[in-house]
Amino acid sequence: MRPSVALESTVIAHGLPAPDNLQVAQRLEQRVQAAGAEPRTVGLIHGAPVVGMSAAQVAALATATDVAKVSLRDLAWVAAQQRHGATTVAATMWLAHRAGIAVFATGGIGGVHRGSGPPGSGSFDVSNDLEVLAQLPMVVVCAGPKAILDLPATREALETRGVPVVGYRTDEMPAFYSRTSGLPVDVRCETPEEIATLYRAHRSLGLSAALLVTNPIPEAAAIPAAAIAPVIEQAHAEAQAQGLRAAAITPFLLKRLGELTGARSLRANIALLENNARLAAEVAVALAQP
Ligand code: PSU
Ligand code: MN
Repeated sequence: MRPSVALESTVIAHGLPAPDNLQVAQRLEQRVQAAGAEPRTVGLIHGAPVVGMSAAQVAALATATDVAKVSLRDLAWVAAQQRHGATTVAATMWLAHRAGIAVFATGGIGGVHRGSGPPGSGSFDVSNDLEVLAQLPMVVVCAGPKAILDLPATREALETRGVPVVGYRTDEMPAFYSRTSGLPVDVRCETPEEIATLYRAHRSLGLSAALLVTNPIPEAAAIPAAAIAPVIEQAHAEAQAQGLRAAAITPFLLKRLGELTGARSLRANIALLENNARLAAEVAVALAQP
């Protein structure tokens, strides 16, 4: 079997504006292919889970207006109601793992939201992504947790769940738009082959968590943390003023960041997605070597 790379679809349907979203989805598949692996974009079409959507199916998720955002808790009802669904990191991992795929590329993982207090405080918002990263032994390539999150808490939560954080050519966990966060990675790897060796060791020990590979955004597209921080503050204030909760928060914040930065954040998001698709494909190819 040719090495495969799973790609998520929430970023297509809910994370990026049309018409860029469809172009990006197609370009991510091309990046994977160019690096020698098979792209498998994951989503639900009329309720049927598809691991490796056709061009027409990807286009349907990018353009339909009634696409559900599907995390694990949503898989069953979207399937039962035969709806179209775009899968988050969590649900993409679930479906890809069941299909026997080991490597997955995304933009930024979900994590602990800012202002999220302990259970009972009235503001508990921790992404399902973290729970699934703890459960399924895949290689997940991202550019760090999304910058809109509480990064120190997210870093801590990954440690609690036994998810090794790998820095690709970096000692610091990248922070999505920015290449640095001030937070450490657990181990640094210089090559896709080194990541493959690490993953083999992880698997042979019977560990059940994912290996989270954090790949810093390309220098040319990066936005310094200091430049993006006030914009994130403002978007958060607006989300709070509108009373947004739970699953609606991430798409709203990403959309407002795009509007407030004059598309700079959109360009950054696209650059890091492509960068991750390529690295994931290289890791999949390395894993396929005997
Ligand atoms: N990163 C992006 N764009 C996105 C997401 C991540 O650049 O749209 C999506 C991913 O699908 C991730 C989801 O799994 O946001 C997390 O949402 P929540 O915080 O509601 O779990
Ligand atoms: Mn969330």
